Amino acid sequence: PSFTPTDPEEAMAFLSRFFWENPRPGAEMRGRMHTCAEEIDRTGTYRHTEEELAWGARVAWRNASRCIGRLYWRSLHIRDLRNASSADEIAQGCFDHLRTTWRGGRIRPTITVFPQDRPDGSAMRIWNDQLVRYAGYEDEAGGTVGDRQYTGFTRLAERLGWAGKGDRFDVLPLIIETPAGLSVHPLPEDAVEEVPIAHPEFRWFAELGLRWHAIPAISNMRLEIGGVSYSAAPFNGWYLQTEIAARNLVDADRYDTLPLIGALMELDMSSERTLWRDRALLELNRAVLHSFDAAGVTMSDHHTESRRFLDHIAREERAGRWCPADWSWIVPPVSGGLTPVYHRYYDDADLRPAYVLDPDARR
Ligand code: HEM
Ligand code: NRG
Repeated sequence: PSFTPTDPEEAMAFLSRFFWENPRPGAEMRGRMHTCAEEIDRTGTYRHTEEELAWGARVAWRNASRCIGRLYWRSLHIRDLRNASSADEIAQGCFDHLRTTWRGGRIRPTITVFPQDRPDGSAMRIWNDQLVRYAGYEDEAGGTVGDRQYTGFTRLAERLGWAGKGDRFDVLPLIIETPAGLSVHPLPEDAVEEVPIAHPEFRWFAELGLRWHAIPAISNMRLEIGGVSYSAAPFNGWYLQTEIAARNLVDADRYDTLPLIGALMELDMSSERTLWRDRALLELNRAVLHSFDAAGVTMSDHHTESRRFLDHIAREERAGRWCPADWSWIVPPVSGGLTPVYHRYYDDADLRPAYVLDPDARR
């Protein structure tokens, strides 16, 4: 096994930035840098203090140039589970993450940090891209039941011994990698909150049986702070309705529901120029917002979140920083031109600390 120690230069760059933004007496900073360099020399890596970890996780969010929700970066709640030592403890930590972020529907942005990767290359990893996702099953006719994006992951879970019900919204189990191997961990029911989708006017809409999970908790991005990687560090905020109502339930390679909704709305679907897709899409967006509101679950909309994002940029500039952003991810997938984020450009950069999606991360 190859031994790759933490790069001391990255560690020092992180610490000087940490002390720049969190001023302390100079002696404290010099002392910390000294012990950190010594620890890397001796062990190949170093352990962040709780404060460094919390600030690193928050700034990694601040640096996430694809995220429109960054106004709240300072309020990220940190759960330090760096001492977890088995797949069961990690699974339990993930279940508790979902329970504590929920707060009866007033979702609180939260990250759980599991043990850092070791210089010998071993790491704890969660193979799911999010803690809560739905299975996809292919039938013989070439159709799919469930989420088409997860047919491969579903087959993997089945090979590892999991059996789903075969329904449209079966919650997938966690697949966790530790030095001991891969293991499968079904989510307990009380850890998974979902919202059934109904429409404020169309009575038939609820009968479509659509639903979505309340919490988007990304679990396959590596948190990188000062040369240290945390491969298992699931985080969540809340949903923007377009993520569900313009992508997950809509994309042809996901739930592909617009033809169904269009037919039930009795739209003229004979030509694209009738804009039947756009009309069905709009009603689905109304339905998702209405349903989350009725269930008392935090959810944003693209008008509000766009305005907040521009507030965030202005705030960052007042703090003497600039805010990296990726236009193609920031602009919402519906009514882009109606939102202020559309009408300008952004500079982008790959700053550290960061949430990084490695090329070999699994779906
Ligand atoms: C991406 C919204 C919280 C980190 C996104 C996207 C949206 C969004 C709409 C684009 C997703 C897509 O198009 O698939 C929000 C909202 C939040 C929130 C409304 C509410 C608080 C957070 C938190 C973190 C975070 C707490 C990390 C601590 C990221 C990252 C991406 C992202 C890393 C890029 C994901 C990727 O590359 O696939 N966010 N976010 N966000 N967000 Fe946020
Ligand atoms: N589009 C994905 C979720 C990506 C991240 N979005 C957030 N993140 N809102 C989906 O599941 O639809 N967050 O941390 O709140």
